[in-house]
Amino acid sequence: MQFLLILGVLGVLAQWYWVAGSLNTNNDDQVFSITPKTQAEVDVVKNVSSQYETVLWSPAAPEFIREGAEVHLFVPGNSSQAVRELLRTHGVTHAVLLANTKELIEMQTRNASTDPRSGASYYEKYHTLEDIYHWLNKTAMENPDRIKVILIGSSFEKRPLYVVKLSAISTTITNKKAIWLDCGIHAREWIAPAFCLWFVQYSLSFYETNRDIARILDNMDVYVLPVMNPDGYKYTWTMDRMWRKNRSIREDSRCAGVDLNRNFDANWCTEGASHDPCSEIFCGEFPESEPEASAVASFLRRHKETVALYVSIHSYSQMLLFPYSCTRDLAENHAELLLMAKEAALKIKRYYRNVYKYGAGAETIYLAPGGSDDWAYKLGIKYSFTFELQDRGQYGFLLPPSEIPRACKEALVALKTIALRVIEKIPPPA
Ligand code: 0X9
Ligand code: ZN
Repeated sequence: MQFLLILGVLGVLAQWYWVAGSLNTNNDDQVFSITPKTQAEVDVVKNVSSQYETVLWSPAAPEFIREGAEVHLFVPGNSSQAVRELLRTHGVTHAVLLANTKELIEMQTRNASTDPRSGASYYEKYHTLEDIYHWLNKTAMENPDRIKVILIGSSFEKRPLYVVKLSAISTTITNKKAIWLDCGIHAREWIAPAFCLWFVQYSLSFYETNRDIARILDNMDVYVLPVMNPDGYKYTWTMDRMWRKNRSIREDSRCAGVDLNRNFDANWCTEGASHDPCSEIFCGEFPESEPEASAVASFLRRHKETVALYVSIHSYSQMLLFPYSCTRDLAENHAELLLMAKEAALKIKRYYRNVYKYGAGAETIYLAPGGSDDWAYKLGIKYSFTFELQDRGQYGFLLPPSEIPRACKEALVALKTIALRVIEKIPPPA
């Protein structure tokens, strides 16, 4: 009995140690900025990022590292010396982008219950998955005439995938089009779910007073999936803040997770994705092999006549992207999409003095097949975008909560601008 008790205590301690340790709450963890100047330097950085216990923040995988392009590399304290040494031996210079990751993670995970003095609103904080499910329930109960919650499937670990359907109160309209908005495909991009919550709250609060949001909701319903990758998101709160993929496991590999944004059927697993389960851009076993991607794809297939605008929210790098990312070919309505993205970027610049790049994914960021935006486009949703929210690397995924409002306002103005343009192009509801 005593033995069992000791074993139990040890188990709890081990779990605590694991959580504290692997959440990267180490004081010595840093993020390096490295700009390789030659192909030889590119190879060194690729080597460092794949051989040492580091996490690539940007670009998403070593394959995308190029001469002259800045690399952001998370380096845990215990690999720091070896990484520095190797870079120095090969004459590769680096700057420390972030030296206080522990503090930043603490800032991000501090919430109302642990920090009662904070004056910030619910929407100016990051929330755990459980909190978000609770919010969803509460918001739906408080707004029964404007919100419907739809269960579209479940994750690999059997967590529900809930979509919020936002509508204007009037119900006589029959042929209303819709917007699809998903957040949090990638687990560590916490600003994304924060935006989905912000958007729902904004729409509910300002329908009566804001002309743009009224025009949008009068013409279109909005389907919002606040956390597309709940298992991954949960994992970033409990185990590894830097996790990107979902949490599916396979018998034939020690590595977990599929990159959900490489799992859609759009030139699936061609250049820019990987068949290696240990890669950050692992495409999975076959298109839609993952329940999260399959749930979204099935829902959109069922609603493809109504969904006129698809938007997926990611971070970081401040970009407004549109198809294609899976090929260098231009989309059939490239000019139209470019104009919409340009107008949205200009509005962000005018209102918030912040620069967002815009363009087709393949040329603006990198070739990346199997993405949800390209797949939605190929399904027939001709207005399809991926927004990469703040910032451009100052904090990266560890964007402090104090920056949430501005990041969300920027995304909101971009979304409103594009949605209003789409409304001009579609037949009005009858
Ligand atoms: O690589 C991605 O999936 C996205 N960038 S991120 O840094 N958030 O991972 C870009 C997605 C662009 N669209 C497609 N690749 N389809
Ligand atoms: Zn992403």
